[in-house]
Amino acid sequence: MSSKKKLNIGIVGYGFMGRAHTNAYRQVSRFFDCEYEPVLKAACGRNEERVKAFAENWGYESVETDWRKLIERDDIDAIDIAAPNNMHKEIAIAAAEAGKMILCEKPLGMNSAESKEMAAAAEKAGIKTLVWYNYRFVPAVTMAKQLVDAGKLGKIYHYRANFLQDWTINEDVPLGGEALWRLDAEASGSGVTGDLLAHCIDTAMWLNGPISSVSAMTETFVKERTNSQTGEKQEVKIDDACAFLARFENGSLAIFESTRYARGHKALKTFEINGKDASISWDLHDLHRLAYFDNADGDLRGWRSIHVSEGEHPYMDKWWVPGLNIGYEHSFTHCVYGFLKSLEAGEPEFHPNFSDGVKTDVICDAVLKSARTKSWQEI
Ligand code: SOE
Repeated sequence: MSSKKKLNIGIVGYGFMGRAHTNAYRQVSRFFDCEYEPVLKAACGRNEERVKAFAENWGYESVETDWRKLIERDDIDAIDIAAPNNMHKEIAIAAAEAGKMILCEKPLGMNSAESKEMAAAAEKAGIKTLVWYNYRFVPAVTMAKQLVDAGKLGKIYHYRANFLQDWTINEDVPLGGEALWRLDAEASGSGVTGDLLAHCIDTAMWLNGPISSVSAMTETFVKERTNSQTGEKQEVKIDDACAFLARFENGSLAIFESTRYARGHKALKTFEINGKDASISWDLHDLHRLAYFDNADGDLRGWRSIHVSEGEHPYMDKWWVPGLNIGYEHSFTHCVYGFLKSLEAGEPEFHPNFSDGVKTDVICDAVLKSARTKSWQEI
């Protein structure tokens, strides 16, 4: 048994995100040096058979079928919320009141009013929080942040971001239930805005500072779908697609687009930043590469494609040998590593935390309001 300090995790939810978070907990202390080690104490889900199978597969010590019981347990230090969006608030507030740390899947709330309540409860309880905006922790994205912070780009003029998918084009895709709750506004709060643009907004504000105004349009292309639970036809109330213009406080202009109707694109998250001196560009389908153009390169200037896989690149000295790629799941491991290090250092806050989650949800709300009212929204 290792002599590390234990961080006992109780997770609510065993779907895609339950697996992604758990994989990170399992990997982090094996690859990174941390004083703390996550311990998979308990997994919680409503379906006993499913949650038992999940717990057994991933190595959780016990199961619960009621999240309230999980929160009451003295042997749990941190609650991981990997349940649908409409459960985040209630679980988070109860966990905060019980003095547990919280690691919550994005978006933080169904809307910014909910997220603000969650952040207030966490602040009152003085607990440490994390929101799983995992893409910040892709090494090439972290490297982009280092280049921006080092002033390599000079004054920034433009920011461009997309998150494109195509999995809901078929009108027969039902709504509600596992994974498909994302199509049900009652469970998700919104469509691509809260699910996909939230990622783009978090990355954008991390790299380029606060957004000051937005002007958006949204569309729901398929108006009715069959509810997978009831078998009934139901009106679709989420945004299937959303595009918006934005201004940043630093004076730069932005354009964001997200949809689940971009035939051929499965999860194409991108960003490009154009500065006076240099530009950078990145996309999730080629996540280990960072494109960089530096005007100071004289007659050798051109777009470089940096393979972010060497020891001096963020996080990469902890994995394999130079040139060997890592993937999507590692971003979650890096995220929880940052959390554990900040715990170890006794830092009051980790980022992205609940207050960062609120900032993103405020922009999402403004985007949806702008689309509804066909007007610019000041933040
Ligand atoms: C939706 O398809 C989804 O799984 C999001 O919920 C995730 O946050 C995103 O990273 C990938 O796409």
